[in-house]
Amino acid sequence: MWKSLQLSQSVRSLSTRPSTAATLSRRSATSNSRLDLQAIDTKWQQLWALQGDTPNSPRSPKKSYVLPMFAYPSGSLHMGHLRVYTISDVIARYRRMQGYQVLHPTGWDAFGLPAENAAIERGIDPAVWTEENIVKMKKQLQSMNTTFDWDAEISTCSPSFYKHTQSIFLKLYSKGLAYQAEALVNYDPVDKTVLANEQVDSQGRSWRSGALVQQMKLRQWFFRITSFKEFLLKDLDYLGQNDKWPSRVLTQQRNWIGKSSGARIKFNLQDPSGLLTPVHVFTTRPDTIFGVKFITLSLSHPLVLKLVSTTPGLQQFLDKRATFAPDSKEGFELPLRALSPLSEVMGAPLETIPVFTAPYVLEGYGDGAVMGVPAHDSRDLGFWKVHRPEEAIPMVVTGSQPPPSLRVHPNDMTEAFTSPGTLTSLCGQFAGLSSQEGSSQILQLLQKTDSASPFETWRLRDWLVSRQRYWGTPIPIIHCAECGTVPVPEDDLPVELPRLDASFKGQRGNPLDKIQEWVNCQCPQCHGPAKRETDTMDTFVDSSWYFLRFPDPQNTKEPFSQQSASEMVPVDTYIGGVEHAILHLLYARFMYKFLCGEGLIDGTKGQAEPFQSLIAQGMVHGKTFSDPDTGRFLLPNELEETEQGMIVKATKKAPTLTWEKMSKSKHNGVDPSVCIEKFGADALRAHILFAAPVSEVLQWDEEKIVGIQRWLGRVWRIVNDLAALATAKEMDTVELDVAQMSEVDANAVLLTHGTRGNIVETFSNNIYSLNTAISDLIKLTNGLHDTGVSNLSPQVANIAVKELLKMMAPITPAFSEECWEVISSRGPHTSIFEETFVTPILSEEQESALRNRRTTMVCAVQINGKMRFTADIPPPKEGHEALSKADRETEIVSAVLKTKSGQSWLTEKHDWEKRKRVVVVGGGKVLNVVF
Ligand code: ANZ
Ligand code: ZN
Repeated sequence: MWKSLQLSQSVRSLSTRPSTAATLSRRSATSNSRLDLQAIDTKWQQLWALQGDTPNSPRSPKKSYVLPMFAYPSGSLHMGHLRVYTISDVIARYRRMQGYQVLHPTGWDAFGLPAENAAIERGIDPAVWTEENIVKMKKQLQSMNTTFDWDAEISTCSPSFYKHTQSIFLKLYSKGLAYQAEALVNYDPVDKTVLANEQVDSQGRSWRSGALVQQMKLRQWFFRITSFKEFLLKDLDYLGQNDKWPSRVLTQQRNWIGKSSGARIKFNLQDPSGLLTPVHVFTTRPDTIFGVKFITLSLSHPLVLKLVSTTPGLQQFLDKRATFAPDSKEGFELPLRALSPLSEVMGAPLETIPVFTAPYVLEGYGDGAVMGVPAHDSRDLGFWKVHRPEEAIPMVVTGSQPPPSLRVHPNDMTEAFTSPGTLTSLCGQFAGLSSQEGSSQILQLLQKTDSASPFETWRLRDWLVSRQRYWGTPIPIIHCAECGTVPVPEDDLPVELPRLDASFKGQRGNPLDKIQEWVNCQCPQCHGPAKRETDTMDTFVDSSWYFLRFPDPQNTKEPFSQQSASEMVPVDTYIGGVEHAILHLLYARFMYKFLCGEGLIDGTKGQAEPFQSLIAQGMVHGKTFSDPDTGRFLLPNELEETEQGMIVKATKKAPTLTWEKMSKSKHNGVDPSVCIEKFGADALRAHILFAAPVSEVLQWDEEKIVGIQRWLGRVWRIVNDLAALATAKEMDTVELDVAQMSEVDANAVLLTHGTRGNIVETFSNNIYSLNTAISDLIKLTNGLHDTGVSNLSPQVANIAVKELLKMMAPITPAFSEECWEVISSRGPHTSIFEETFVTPILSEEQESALRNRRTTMVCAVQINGKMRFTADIPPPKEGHEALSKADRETEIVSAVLKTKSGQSWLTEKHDWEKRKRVVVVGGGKVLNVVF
């Protein structure tokens, strides 16, 4: 509740410094005072802070959980943060004004590499580094005029949080869903450390030591996410209903899970001595089997590993693996030949084909082996062109226009024909069948000799959660020589990270391995000497469940209570960048489904999905200047503003301007704090929303903030004009008398009412077009400004201005509070956020009564494509009086011609008789004239 009449008054009388609350209130009480947005921010931030928790509707039965993705505490907010938090704050404030009990928390995704690197490089404790960054960033967040439930703030690196991350790990472990297995990792042989993929450069070298990275098998911890694959896939359909999630995110999730149906086909591989070894390949296209020209095995295929000792050059080839690009066409021909199963079943002549090992075949997918069909698969074609540039390629499937010849020279084939089609004459008895029918008949035939079976494969792998790093949640496992792997008992949680002191400066590898007093421990089962697991968890584990903690952040016993979970979760609206479209969301969905399955959360709510609606915001791009000759990105001080525009100082040439992702190397970053200081938080918030639809790229262009400032300035004048109308304030409770209303009043009421309808629709159902909400509000402001509040009846002026402020409040909270105070300065002080959006200004009957008695409407007249003037014209008659379309258009044109501006523009400045085209748009809202 807003509990602070006395509090806010005391703040006012307390502060005496210039531009703080006291001065401000006094100043704003006089009309036409200068608008100082920064001072308004300061004043209201102080008041809000004093007032404690955010103004929630008291115990409303309607709940809404609005959550922005939490931030990594790097030390400063970037523009992407500003965008995401503005959107979530607008939604949270609006829902509160709609009477919801809103939870709008945030916290810190606080584990991760940068803190650890800072520790090792500079000898700073990562915990201290992180805490300092959090303090800075929290201040920045507050300076954005946001309203967060700070009581619920969490940080994933605090033991009170990661205790529960560990208990969830143990729950997974006890169900066999957390397990250890060997996996390939990037190993730096100089630093003797495991590297994350991001730490290996494009040459396959370690970012730090420069050594060639080796792929090594190490025991790693996994979560068995694949056990949930069917649900994770199927429930995407639920998220697709009513656009709960954006379709592009759903597609990315689907592709990542990647279910494909096809067949496993057996090929016999023959070595020089004639010995046959069967190998299976997975294919989605059995219909192309007549076009197979080679077999390729992955670099770690068991057969390849077996051949290493007897095949000269193979080991050297495999050693280069870290240097191969993802689309590499490298390959090594093995001393083997493959026999197609077709020859067996069809008694065809025994033709053998070459066998390779190549990096383009993925290790863990299907059987780690492919049948190469150069005509119909792009990767196979690329590979073939390099390794058999002269050998003809058979076309076994064609579209409606078959090529002149079915055997094509590699040089003549620019692209593989990858779509399904009709099997060609090269396919024997199957010629003429469709791909689908061909696939199924070929499969049936091969099944007779056990050479193939229908097969389904999934791209999704189990989730590798262990990291050989210090700054993460310790995995709560103890290794005992007697008992094996022993979980840490619940009562001993958290397993706390030991503190890192300055002696770790410059150290290599995982610091945890070296802290003997931490590693050595007692086995919980046999009490003998044992060692702690020194791997920590991937930070994606922390973020896979953090949203369950906010409703119950002080719970020391459990991660969250069942009651808190059933009251607040699932999250109603989750907002974040599209860069998290895949992994974070997938892991959170998995974790939530697991916890539902354990009965800790009510899985019957919302299809056991954690985020009932997802708003994926676009990126923020910065204005980027580069040298037109060299393409080098330019620093601000290498540029100069001249009358002819921007030039490069050194060459006097115009720089190339592009919009790109903000980054240090492109010198195009913008510091949110500097912007807030310069323009005020509210102007910035409105600008961010106005500059682009939520899902699209926002091109950060400060010059455009002027438009927003002008808008707020206009609102400020209207508000002060209203405050000067002494009688306006007493009119709140009197009902509108539609029948007696003057024309200007009627127009103002209808405009306000219409805007309100649009705004409510956007805020409630269409957050993606928040940009249009701002333009609607600007239009309403301009309408009221042009009419002049003093030309309205005090009652209508009061209603219109108050409605405008209420609609603005979620977007420009401090500014709207200040305006609200100005117009209610003689009444008791109340917050604008105590107002609701519940009842519209006009009932339906009132609205139609007003519309019908309106005697004019406004028509915007465009001449040769340019808006020139507006004219008052008669509104359309309704019911039996309605004119035909043609008559109505004649009426509109003649009304426009009769106005003063009409005469001046259409008969004096132009010759009406020479008009080329006249078009009426929107029933008379616009008239287009072309001369
Ligand atoms: C022959 C073929 C012919 C294929 C053709 C495609 C087109 P999706 O749909 O993504 O599941 N493949 C199988 N295992 C692979 C592996 N371990 N690494 C790389 N590629 C592999 O892809 C299935 C297709 O990917 C399979 O179908 C196989 O190539 C290839 F005209 O087999 B196909
Ligand atoms: Zn033991």
